[in-house]
Amino acid sequence: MTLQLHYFPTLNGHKVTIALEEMDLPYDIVLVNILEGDQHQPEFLAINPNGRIPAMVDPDAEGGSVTIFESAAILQYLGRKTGQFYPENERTRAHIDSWLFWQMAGLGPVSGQVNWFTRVSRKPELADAAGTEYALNRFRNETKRLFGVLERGLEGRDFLCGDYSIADMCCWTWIDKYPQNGGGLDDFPSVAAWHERIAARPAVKRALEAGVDLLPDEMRRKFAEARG
Ligand SMILES: N[C@@H](CCC(=O)N[C@@H](CS)C(=O)NCC(=O)O)C(=O)O
Repeated sequence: MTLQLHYFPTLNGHKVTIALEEMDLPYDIVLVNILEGDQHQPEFLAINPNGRIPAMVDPDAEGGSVTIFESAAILQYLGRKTGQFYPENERTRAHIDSWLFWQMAGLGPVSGQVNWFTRVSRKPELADAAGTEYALNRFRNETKRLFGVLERGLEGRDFLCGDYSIADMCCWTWIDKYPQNGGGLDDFPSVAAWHERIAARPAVKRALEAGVDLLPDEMRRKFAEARG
């Protein structure tokens, strides 16, 4: 049976569609419409108790069906399953894991807060909420610092850990959206070049379109506009 990806087309969801497309693995998408609360439904919580996409079920795993949640855990699983983009060599793997944890614990949560406070502060009823401006500045500054970390990691390199790997897939989707948070890549030339290099990959282009056809009409139109 095919892999089942429980998914909505977002930054964390795209990490996994990129991996699946790059690895040329067949998969079925089960749309979890997080804008309409599907992530809180008991049938999804049975798959991911954390109530967040993405989650994956591999019905054909050795010893029986396996369920995985947390995007980087899914990337590692797929890398181990296929032997692609996650070399067995311990030195490289330790390097890849470092960037995966960095993205999951740092870049993702921190720049996610920039997004949140940008949207919250745009709502008139919340615009003056105490702390919003302070929080936005704090998370924006930390996001910029993290971009500097990525810049150092990419200086003089095409990819984060030698060849293109799941570390690049994990970090890339969050860079892709950053300009929409009010920043840009002018101060980060190595990140900008790496961003373009990955954006040009056919598998990445396919991955960003995955599941869009399953969205309700109005939502699909908004997604198309947002991608430009
Ligand atoms: N650390 C998790 C984060 C997952 C996450 O935050 N997913 C978002 C979409 S990108 C979500 O499901 N949000 C729904 C909600 O906040 O209720 C991962 O990397 O898988």
